[in-house]
Amino acid sequence: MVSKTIYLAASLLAILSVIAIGVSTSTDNSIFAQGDKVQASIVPGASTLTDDAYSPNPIEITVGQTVVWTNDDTVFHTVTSGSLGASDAGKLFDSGLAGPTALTSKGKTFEHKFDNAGDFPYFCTLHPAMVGTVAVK
Ligand SMILES: [Cu+2]
Repeated sequence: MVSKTIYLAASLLAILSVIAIGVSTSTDNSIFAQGDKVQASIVPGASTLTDDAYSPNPIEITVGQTVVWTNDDTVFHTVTSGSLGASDAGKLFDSGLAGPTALTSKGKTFEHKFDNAGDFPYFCTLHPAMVGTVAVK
């Protein structure tokens, strides 16, 4: 009877460690996924800035990575692909002037995944002097 109890306890321990390994593995995976996101900032006072309004600039990433822009300013900004007046402005990505991705206030974020290599310029439609580039290798 005692040996049976020990056997049961050992089995239970074995099962629990398998579960623990499974949990830690999935945690590792989510950390790995976060590595594919690159943080960028719309800096405080960006309205009066130009190629230093977005930081870092350029944002250097590799194909398949996602850039997450955070509005660290207190003013409404956009992250809009292309350049002011270009026919393709906003076609690739655009945080927009309304909706859930609009960077209306401090702490709001917008993200875009880059699936192709190249240099991708972007700007703020509300303050077109604000310009940046995402360099994808
Ligand atoms: Cu702006």
